[in-house]
Amino acid sequence: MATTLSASLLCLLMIMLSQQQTIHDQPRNPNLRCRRYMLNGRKQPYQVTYEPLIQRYVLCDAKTDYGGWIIFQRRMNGLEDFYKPFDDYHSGFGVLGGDHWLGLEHMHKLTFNGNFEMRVDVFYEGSWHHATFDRVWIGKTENNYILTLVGNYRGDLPNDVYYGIQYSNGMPFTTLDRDNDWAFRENCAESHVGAWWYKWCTRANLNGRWRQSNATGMFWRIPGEIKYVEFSEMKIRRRGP
Ligand SMILES: [Ca+2]
Repeated sequence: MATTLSASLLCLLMIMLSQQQTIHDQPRNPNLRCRRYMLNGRKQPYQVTYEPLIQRYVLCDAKTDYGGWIIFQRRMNGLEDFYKPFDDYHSGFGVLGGDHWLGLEHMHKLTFNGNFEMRVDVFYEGSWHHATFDRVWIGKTENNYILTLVGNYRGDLPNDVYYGIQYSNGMPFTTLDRDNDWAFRENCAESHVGAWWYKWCTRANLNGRWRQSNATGMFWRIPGEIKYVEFSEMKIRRRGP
């Protein structure tokens, strides 16, 4: 009797566990392949992989902080022009091996399909710096892809509402042909020659002009200083299973 009972309990437990596995895997879409490169000891820091969820190839950072990052913005050689209209920022542009922008619609689809953290890596004045935010959402196209950053922060770039991308938290996306910023009689995308979640206008301009040390360049503001960035990568990674 006791044996039968414990055997059926074990059976029930196994069924529950297997169901839990299924429940776990489905909403958290198992299709995100970039995460498979985590902790794999890959020799190649970058991997190109197909993401069925957004039906396209993405560049995966398989090395930084154990890897698993889908890169959505990359400036490495200045070969791609980032002063583009809304449609381009919506769908994405550039080449995966070089400078590119994944596209706001893809970023929306990904971040609304799970719990994603966001990391920004920049290089200036001979050293690397980064900012990691616990959770990011990119809103719907109807609301012009509002940026939402929540939760804890890690990194060596100062994180405050006055600096970097935190300043843009809660703002819709502005491009040269779609002014969603708060600056009156000015389109911040035009004045900063970029496209961003501008407010009055910005404290970071990573889609600005390549290697320009002025308001139109790629910059990241820190207390008392503006750092002109020579390389940038913005990336997202699914948290949890
Ligand atoms: Ca404006």
